[in-house]
Amino acid sequence: MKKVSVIDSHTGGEPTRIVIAGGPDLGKGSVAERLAVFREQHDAFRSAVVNEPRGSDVLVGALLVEPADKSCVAGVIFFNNVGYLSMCGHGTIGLVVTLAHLGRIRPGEHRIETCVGVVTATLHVDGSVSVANVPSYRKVKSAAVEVPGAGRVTGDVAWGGNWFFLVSDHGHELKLANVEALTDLTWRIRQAVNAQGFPEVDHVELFGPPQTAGADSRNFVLCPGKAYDRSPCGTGTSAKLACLAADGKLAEGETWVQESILGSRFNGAFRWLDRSRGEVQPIITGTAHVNAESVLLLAENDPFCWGIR
Ligand code: PYC
Repeated sequence: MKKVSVIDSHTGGEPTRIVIAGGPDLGKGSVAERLAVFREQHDAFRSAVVNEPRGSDVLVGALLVEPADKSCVAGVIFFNNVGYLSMCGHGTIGLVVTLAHLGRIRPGEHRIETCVGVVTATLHVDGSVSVANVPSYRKVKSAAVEVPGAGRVTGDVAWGGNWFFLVSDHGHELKLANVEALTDLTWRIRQAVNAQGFPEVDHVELFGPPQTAGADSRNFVLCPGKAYDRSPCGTGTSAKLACLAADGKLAEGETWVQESILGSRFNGAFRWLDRSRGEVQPIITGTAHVNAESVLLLAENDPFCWGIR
């Protein structure tokens, strides 16, 4: 029987399960190179960790790996119920809080190697975490797609560590009671966006007015495996910041308070990296809480050892 040690946390309600021991040997190389080995040779392990019966569609997994860049405190590969995430903002905040829980880091700046580059996370003395994310930008402004049952929907295509289609004009109230309808709508939007010129987009983000004092906006984010993000989505907020910067709607260094469908919050800000290319570095601040330390048991005679896929 194989034993896998994990630590669970949540960031604004969105769970992260971090594998700290017992993961597959992915050889040497950068985190991006190890991701290729993970995907090709150990995909069943991904499913075993996050899918039912040990996990659920909502769970985001993270495999700790040795960083190739020795200035980094850790390397990490994020994954979910259907595959792999290039970057994950809520997961990085969860990772930093988990490393602090393990006594491996103290407040201060820590570099983390991801599949799409190094991010710098600052653990503050109050326990909150700021993540200086990978360069983010808007690829297309106001792309129009025909969505069956919803008509013409217009949104921006932007990169914030993952690819997003960001929609403000959708006519739906962003509240928990509407989650089923929002999931159905965003799933149809995603299929239309993929079919109509943007196959890379795997997250859809709806925006609406905030419901709590001091916030700038509320969002609903559909993740690649059809679960919705309980947090405001770190990479989604990064994509939003890139769009706000490109439109001149938020100044460098100004704070944008992004509220999730649950009402949990991230503070976002950006600094310009290259104005001519619309490239910004987003900084996302949030909090996470460790809520379980456990050992997963993988027994070959268990018919659902590798998860329900
Ligand atoms: O926080 O970046 C994020 C994220 C992506 C998918 C779920 N959460």
